[in-house]
Parts: sequence; structure tokens; C-alpha cells
Amino acid sequence: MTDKPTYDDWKPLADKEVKGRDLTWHTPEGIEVKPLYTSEDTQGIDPGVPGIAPFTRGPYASMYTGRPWTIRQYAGFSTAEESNAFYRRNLAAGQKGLSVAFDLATHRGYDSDHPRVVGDVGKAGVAIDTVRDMEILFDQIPLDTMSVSMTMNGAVIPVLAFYIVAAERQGVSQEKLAGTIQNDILKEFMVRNTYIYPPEPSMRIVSDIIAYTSANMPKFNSISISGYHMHEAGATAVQELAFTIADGKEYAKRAMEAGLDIDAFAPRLSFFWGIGMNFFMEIAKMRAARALWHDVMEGLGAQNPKSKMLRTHCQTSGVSLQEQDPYNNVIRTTIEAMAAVLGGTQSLHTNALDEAIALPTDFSARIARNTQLVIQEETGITNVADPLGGSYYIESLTAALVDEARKLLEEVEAAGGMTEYVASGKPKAQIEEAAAAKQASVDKGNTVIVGVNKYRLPTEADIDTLDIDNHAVRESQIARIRKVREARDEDACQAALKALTEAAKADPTAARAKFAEGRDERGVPLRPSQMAELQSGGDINLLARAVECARHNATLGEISAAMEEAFGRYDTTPKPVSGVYSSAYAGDPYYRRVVEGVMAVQRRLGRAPRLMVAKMGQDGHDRGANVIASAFADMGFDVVSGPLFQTPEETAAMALENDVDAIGASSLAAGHKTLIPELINHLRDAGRADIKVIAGGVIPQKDYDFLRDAGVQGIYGPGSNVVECAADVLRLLGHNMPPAGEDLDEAAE
Ligand code: MLC
Ligand code: 5AD
Repeated sequence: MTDKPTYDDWKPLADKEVKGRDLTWHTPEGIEVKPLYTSEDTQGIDPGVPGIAPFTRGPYASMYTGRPWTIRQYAGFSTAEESNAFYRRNLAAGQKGLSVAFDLATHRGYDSDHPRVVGDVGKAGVAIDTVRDMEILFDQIPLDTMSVSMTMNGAVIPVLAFYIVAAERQGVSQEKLAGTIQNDILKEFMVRNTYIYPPEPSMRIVSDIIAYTSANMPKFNSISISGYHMHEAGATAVQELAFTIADGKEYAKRAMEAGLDIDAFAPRLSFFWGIGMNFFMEIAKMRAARALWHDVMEGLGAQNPKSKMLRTHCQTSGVSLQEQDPYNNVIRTTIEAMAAVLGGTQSLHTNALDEAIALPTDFSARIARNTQLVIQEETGITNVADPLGGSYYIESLTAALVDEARKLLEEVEAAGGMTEYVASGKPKAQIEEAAAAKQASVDKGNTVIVGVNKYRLPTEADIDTLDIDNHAVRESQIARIRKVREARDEDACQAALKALTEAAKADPTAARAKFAEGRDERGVPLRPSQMAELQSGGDINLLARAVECARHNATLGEISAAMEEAFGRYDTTPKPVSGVYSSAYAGDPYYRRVVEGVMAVQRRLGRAPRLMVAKMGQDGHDRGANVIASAFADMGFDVVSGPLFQTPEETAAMALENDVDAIGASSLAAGHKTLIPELINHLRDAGRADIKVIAGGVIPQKDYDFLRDAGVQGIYGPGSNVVECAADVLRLLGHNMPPAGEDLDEAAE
């Protein structure tokens, strides 16, 4: 031994203790984590200090010692009145910022009275149809002092316009508004699926908003570039990092192409990460992100340090939370919140313990909020900036993530940037592959989830959950829309909508060219006010025109339709990945039994058993549906993947056309009680009650009887094993499958 013991001195001791077992951990990111890190691992790594480039240790110098992160709980449900009351209760109890969750009808640009959204109104968020709703949502909440985040991407133009006009009606001018609009459309095409228009016009919307806010709303963050949804869809930390940073670069490039000065808008670009259970990885991810963003912005020529400083919101992971033994979720959320804080977040949402079942109740929201209050006010964690800086493990993991993410960033660059890469479908497929691999690992028990695939309770206790009567919300929204329409100046409203359509049809490049020249046709230098207008796309800026529509009380559906007239609506069909399940389960006896069962049914039917995986309503959460589709296809089923956003009638028609044996309806946005019974009725009306309907996703136990009475033959909540689910489907199709446990015992004999 030398004076100072090293890894090489330690290794034989450890080997002896574990009898030579390999202790290397191969993470899903492809990073090899050693069982010990020492000073040798951080040689040549100097993370610097917080507040100074490259900001690895945090964007602000004093970090939480100066000001703690913002406790910003994402919430919204039912009507504007109910959500407003919920916000005010939460603010009184210690929450610091607001974050609005809109319902899926709003996200997808439909008014509450539209026939496609019957199951969605007020369910996964608050229903907003007009400025009047927005005024009620912020009643008695002063918009000149409260920072408000709005998660909106598809219908981002009407929602931001409503917000600006609601503030105006409160007497608050737009330059005072502090907050954030998500406005991150690229990740919608990859994972979140609440887009409305095709990619190109959607990208114009993003840059029109960046232009408008940088000219008129200096305190407003024009975008929240989000990795969260990739994380939730199953992405590894490297994928989340690389694709999100690449998205950010793409938006910055587009805004620059539109003639904006990078330092005029980049300080108001913000980020959003999902924080899961891989504790140290998540901390390192946030640090790596800041270093990567700094380099990207420097590469684009940013001068202002604020342009290169990544500020972020974080949300603990919804997908890590379980329906089984749900109080364990409080523990998981606490650990994830700690990772977000130790990673240096600026703003944080902590999920409620009933996440896997329903939207938060007052009780579960209180525990979620208190999780942050306890960390902030009881632990002393806020007293030191970046307390983990210099940890051998954290620093080398940060460096490894930077290296791995750079490789993926280069791949994106080689493909011509993120718009092209997204269009190629590659990032979506990579994320789906990672998701399927993760699900297979959980199903096999290699990844442990306490209370789900290990230490499962013999009986589960009931917990109280929130239920929303979407029919009642819809009725009251329809009444309010009618009132607003009756009171408005119809001609002025229609004229404003027409002007919006014209702006959508026009090409913004001419105005921008004039801006770039800085002179009018006669060569006279433009005044600053003229420059500001041209900079935001001239008078054809979509947000500017939508603000006019909102002032004349146009509805969200009307404003969206006015742009749809020029842009069209975008549709896609899912393409499930293949082979991940079959390779993860190679040699597994029960998996083999299921595959043999599928073949037996195939012999009987003269073709493979056919399962349609259906997504009805405006719920775009498709991770579960994609995992089911790939796993069932791997097991030999003929899988028909229905497109997103079908009505029950369309699903029934597609099922008949494809002569399927069973339909698996995936529901994650609480539409199940409306949409699935409707589907079954349509099948019955068509004389095909023989088609088996099963349901999966976020479905509270208390709804199971309701669904069974409606004719649903199998219900699979979060934590269900996909192979056992396939065995059930075989049983429904008349095949005699033994239960999983029994078969494995036989195999062991
Ligand atoms: C901060 N400040 C400090 C300081 N820390 N000043 C002195 N010393 C310190 N240590 C100052 C900042 O400069 C700033 O002022 C002000 O305090 C606020 O700090 P911030 O760091 O900007 O925090 P915040 O206002 O909360 O903004 C955080 C953010 C923002 C930049 C990340 O974009 C944000 O709030 N995002 C939230 C996004 C969100 O909630 N999304 C929900 C998604 S849910 P100034 O004047 O410089 O601004 C979802 C789910 C789904 O998406 O549906 O799918
Ligand atoms: N209220 C509170 N939390 C919500 N989430 C989604 N909708 C709401 C809502 N209306 C949370 C869940 C979900 C994530 C996207 O945001 O945690 O996983």
C-alpha cells in the first residue's frame, strides 16, 4: 500500500468481501457505475462555483441560501371557480407560485361543447373556453405579483391571449406579467401528443410567441423546454438530456432565423425535468444539463451570461408512483424532491400520493406540498449552495452524462437538427424501446418496486379519491359559452378571427426582412416602436392577432379553428417497436407458455388472435398503449394500433373493419367512465358484443364495478404484469391458461 490508499488498494478487499462478485452497475443509460469513486475519478474535473459559467453548480450564486426554490404545484380540475378556490386554499397554506393544468379539450383546441370531447371536459385539468373563464380562474389572485406557469402547447395562442386579456381586465398590463408558458411543441410530437397543427406551422407559433413576449413581456418565460414528458414516457437520463437540449437549440435557432437577437430572448428560455427514483443520476442530470446548455448557447453566439444560464422547473415522476400500497408514494416523492433540490431546481412540483389513481384531493395535495415545506424549512438543506459539489461520484457521473448526451446531440446535429430528427421518428422509437425494456425489467422483477413486484400486500386498503362529474362541468361550460357569445359584438369578433386566419396564411418573412434592414421603403430609419412590432413578426404575429380576438371574446375553439383553416390539423398513427419483450423474456417458462397459448388460439382461429389497442378521447398519454402493443405483438398477437384521439364510435368501426377479437382501451386521463361504456354500446349495436373489451391505465378501484357492469371483461391498473395480462386475454378467448405462479412451480419441479 502507498501512503494514500487508492481504488486499486480497495478493490481486492471488496472482492474478498463479496467473493469476487461483479459489483459494477450497468445503468439503463449504458453508463457503468463502479461500486466506489475516489479522487482519481475527478482528476481534471473542476465544476467551478454556482452563478458563474458554465453554471454546473447552479444558475444563481447564492442559490437557496438567498432564496429557496418556488413551491409550484401543478393543478387544475373541473370549472374555473373550483380550480380558483383550490389555488387560493393552497397559496394560503404555503404554496408560492401557480401552475395551471388545463383539461384535454382545451389542450387540443376544442370548446367544451365540441362532440369529440364529451369524456374530457374538466377531467384532467380545468376547462377554459373564453377570457371569462380565465378571469374567474385568477379571481382575487393579483397577476402583477403572482408568477403563473401554464402548461399549454397545442392551444398555446388562445390560452396566452386569454391570460394577457384577463390580466388587462384585472388592471395589470402585460409587461408586469411574470410566469411561464410551456410552448414546447417538439416534445409533443415525440411523447406528449397534445399538438394541433403540423410541425412547421407549430414551429412558427413557437417563434411568434418568443418574439411577442420578448418585445412585450420582459418578465415572462416564453417557453419551458421539457424533458419531463420524455422521462415519463420511459426515456433514459441521456435521452432526456440530449433531446431536450437539442429541442432548446432548435427553438433558439428558429427565433434567430426570424431575426431576433439571441440575447434578447435567450434569458427567458427555461427548462423542465422529470425527476425519478435513480437518485444520484437525477442530480447529475440536472448539473450536466446546465453545462451542456451553456456550451450550446455559447456556440450560437450568446454574449449575455443570462442567456447561457439554464434555469429549470422540476416535477417528481408520476410514472414512478404506484396504485398498490399508495402511501409508499409519499416516500418516493420525498426522495425525488430531494434529488431535484440537490440538483439545484428553481421551481418544483411534488406529486400527490394518489397520482396513480386520480387527481389530488385536498388531503393528498397537502401532503405533497408539505413534502417541500419540510425540506425547505426543517432540514437545513437550503443553507449551502450545491452541497454535493465535489462528490467524487456526483462529479464523475455528471461528466459521464455530459459525454453520453454529447454523442446523442451529435447524432441529432448530423440529422439536420431536432425538427428533422423528430420527423424521422427516431427519438420516439428510442424512447419507446427504453420504456419497453424498463417495463420488461419490472415485470421480471429485476427492477424492484416495493408493494408491486415485491412485498405486495395481501389486501389493499381503500383511499379516498377525487371524482369529477364531467357531464355537469360540460353543461355549465356550455351555458357560459352561450352567455359570452350573446353579450359580445359579433361583427367585431368575426373580423378579429378573420384577421387571425389571414395572419396564419401570410408569410412572416417579409416583415422580418424589413426589421433586419431597420429602414422603411424610403430608407428612413424605423422608430423603436416600429422595430418592436416588426421584430415580433410585424402585425401578422399570431399572438398579437389572437389577443385582439380574445378582447372581442372569441372562444378558444374559434381561435384554434381560425388558425386551423390555414394550417390544418395533424394526425399520426403509432408504430410500436418490436423485439424488446421477446429478448428480455428469452428462456422464461411462463412467457413461453403464453406464446404457445397464442399459437394454439391461432390454430383454432386459422389466424393469429387480434387485439386492437385503442386510445379514445383527447388523452394522448400513449406510453402504456405502446408498451402493450409491442409486448402483445412480440408474444404473437396480431396487434392493431388505433390512432390517438378516436371517438368511441370510430374505435368500434375500426375494430369491426379489422375483425378484432379483443380491444384494449388505454385510459390515463379519467375519460374511462364515459368512453368505454360508449364503445361497448357501439359494438353491441353493431351485433358484435362478442368482441372482448378490456381496460388499462389510471382507473380507480372504485370504478371497477361500474366498468364491469358496463361489460368490461378485464381491468389492468398501473403495476400490472403485461405477460399475465396476455394470459388473461387468452383465457377470454377460450384458451385454458394456467396461472403464472402455478406454472413456474411446475417448471421448477
Ligand atoms: C432566484 N432569484 C434570486 C435567487 N434565486 N435572486 C437572488 N438570489 C437568489 N438566490 C430571483 C430570480 O432572478 C427571479 O427574478 C426570481 O427570483 C424568481 O426566481 P426564478 O429562479 O426565476 O424562479 P421562478 O420565478 O419560480 O421561475 C422558475 C422558472 C420558470 C424559470 C423555471 O420558468 C418556472 O416557474 N417554470 C415552471 C414551469 C411549470 O410549472 N411547469 C409545469 C409543468 S407540468 P427575475 O426577475 O430574474 O425573474 C406538466 C405536466 C403535464 O407539464 O401536463 O404534462
Ligand atoms: N392536477 C395535478 N396534477 C396533475 N398532473 C397531471 N394533471 C394534473 C392535475 N390536473 C400531474 C401528474 C402527471 C403529471 C403530468 O402531472 O403527476 O403525471
